[in-house]
Amino acid sequence: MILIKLGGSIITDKTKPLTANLAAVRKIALQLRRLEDPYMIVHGGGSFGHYWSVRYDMHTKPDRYSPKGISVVKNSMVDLNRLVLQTLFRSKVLPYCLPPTDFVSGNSPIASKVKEIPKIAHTGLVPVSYGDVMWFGKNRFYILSGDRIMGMLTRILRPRLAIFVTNVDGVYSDIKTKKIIREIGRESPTIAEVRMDVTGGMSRKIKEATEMSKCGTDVIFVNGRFPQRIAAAANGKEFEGTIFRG
Ligand code: IP8
Repeated sequence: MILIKLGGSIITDKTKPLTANLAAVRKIALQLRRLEDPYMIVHGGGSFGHYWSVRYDMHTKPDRYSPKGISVVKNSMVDLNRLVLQTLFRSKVLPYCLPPTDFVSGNSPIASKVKEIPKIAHTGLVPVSYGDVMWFGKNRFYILSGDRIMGMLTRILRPRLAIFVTNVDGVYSDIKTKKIIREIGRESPTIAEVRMDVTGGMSRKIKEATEMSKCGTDVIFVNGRFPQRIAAAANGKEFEGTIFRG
C-alpha cells in the first residue's frame, strides 16, 4: 500500500482564504487512476484549516482554545474534505472518508483501527483522511497535521512508499539556486524555513519524512503541479523529486 499526502499548498490557493484548487485535485485524480498499488490519501488544510487556525491562535500544542475557533477550524476542514471527496468521486476515484477521529485517540493512533485501513484500500476504495482539530481530553484540543498522520500510519503499517505532494519540485539543497536534492540518506538536512504555517511547514515535513524512512518506507517529495510525477514515482518509473531512502 502507498500513502499519499496532498499538501494544502496544492489543493488550495494559499494566497486566497477558503479557496480550493479543485482543478489541481482533478488533474491529480487522473494520475491516481494509473496507480498499480492500493493507496490512501491524507490531505492538508491550506487556505481552509490554516487560515482559521492562525486567526484563532490555535496550534499543535494541546490547549484550551476558544470553542468558537475549534468549531470554525473543524467545520472548515470538513468543508475542504467534502470538496476533495466530491472531486475525487467525479474523477472516478472512489474515496472512503476516514477522519482522524476514526483512528486517533488523544494524540496516539489506535493500532487496531489503523490496521484495518489497508483492507479497505484493497477493496478498490481509497481511504481519505485529513489534518484536523482533535479532542485531547481535559478541555484541551490540538491541531493534528496531515504530515503527522502520515508518520503515525507509517509507523504502524510500514508501507513500501509514502509520497508528499507539495507545490515545489522537492527538497532544495539551496533555496536561491532551487537545486533539488535527489536522494537523502539517514541524515536530516538542515533547512532554512521560508514560510511557516501552524503545523510547521516544510521543516516539519522533512523531519517527519526522515523518521518515516527509518521505518523502511521510501518517502518521496514531488511537485503536484506536475501530477504525472506522482504516478511515475508510485509505479517505480523515473520521476523528478526527492527521495528519502527507507
Ligand atoms: O496542512 C492542518 O493539516 P496540514 C490541519 O497537513 C489544520 O498541516 C486544521 C490546520
